[in-house]
Amino acid sequence: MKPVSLIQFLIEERRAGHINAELSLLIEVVTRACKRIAVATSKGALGGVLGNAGSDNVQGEAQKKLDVISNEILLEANAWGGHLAACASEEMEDPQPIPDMYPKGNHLLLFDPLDGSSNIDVNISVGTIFSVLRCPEDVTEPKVEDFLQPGTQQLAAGYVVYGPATLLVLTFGHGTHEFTLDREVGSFILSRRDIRIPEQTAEFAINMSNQRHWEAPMQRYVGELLAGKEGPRGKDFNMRWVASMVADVHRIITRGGVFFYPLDAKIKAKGGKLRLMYEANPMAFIVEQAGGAATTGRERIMDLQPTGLHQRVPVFLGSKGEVEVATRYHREADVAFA
Ligand code: FBP
Repeated sequence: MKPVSLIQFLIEERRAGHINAELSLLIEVVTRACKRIAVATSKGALGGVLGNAGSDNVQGEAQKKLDVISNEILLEANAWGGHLAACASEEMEDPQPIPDMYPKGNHLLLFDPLDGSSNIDVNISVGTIFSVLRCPEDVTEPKVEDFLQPGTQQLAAGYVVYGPATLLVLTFGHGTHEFTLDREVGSFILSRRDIRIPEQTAEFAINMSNQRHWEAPMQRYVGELLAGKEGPRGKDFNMRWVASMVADVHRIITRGGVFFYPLDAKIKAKGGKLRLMYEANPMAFIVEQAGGAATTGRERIMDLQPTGLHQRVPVFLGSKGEVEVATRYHREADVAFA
């Protein structure tokens, strides 16, 4: 089979009427920037890019040098690209306008420039997550409220995982597709089209060290998984936790599984750990387009009306069967204790 490059794939999507020229060019700009991030992350200590940057981000988290470098690479590439009205990042409090000297476009871009950055110094896979929205009509200087659109309004979502191979996973709402970076040619090549996540799975991902803080329905659900075939679920379950959402989600996209970052007593006041606009929404779009499901434990993530740029939510995503069971346990508990 003749290899299909990302550029060819984008042209096919345009001919199919799934995307317009501007969105196609925006994805080219974003993925080209991710190739530069792949080079930066692969340098490790030789590039002097490991360790803390000595500054905190808007969430009060210590920034890694590569958080800052990745953020700058994406900002710079998208500033002159001409396809954006503005962008927003995990690393910046407010939306970043496009400098007046550059042409503006009709799209809004949100991104987590380097997800899983707590793993960068120990050479475990990290990634970039992005989401694209339409800029509301007649808005030339987008404000925060222009970004606060439900996940169902996303025009595109994707992530790039910087691991042994550099992989791009992308959706425009017409299936989810994977591309592998051919480092010799410098192009992303289609490696899996129309990915399907198995509905059933025997593999779950959660940070077990938070167990004592979980809500009762989460305790029940995980307790039953751990009880295995002698327990009410009648089968054994295996556990994995990379602590890089991109890597955990990519495993699920590849062989099925279910991922949880539930609400717990420690993070209740914040509403969760993971961010809705540039982690949960894009991953939910990608997973749903691959036949999986994504909820907060109570609601479909992509139906949520956002209230803040850096809003956090609980995340349950992956194989539909297990997301439905865990969500049902939470809804039943809410009814029982209402
Ligand atoms: P950032 O690294 O972008 O802040 O993302 C948060 C994250 O690292 C996710 O990638 C991962 O799923 C989770 O936090 C890990 O949490 P924990 O440290 O509790 O295991």
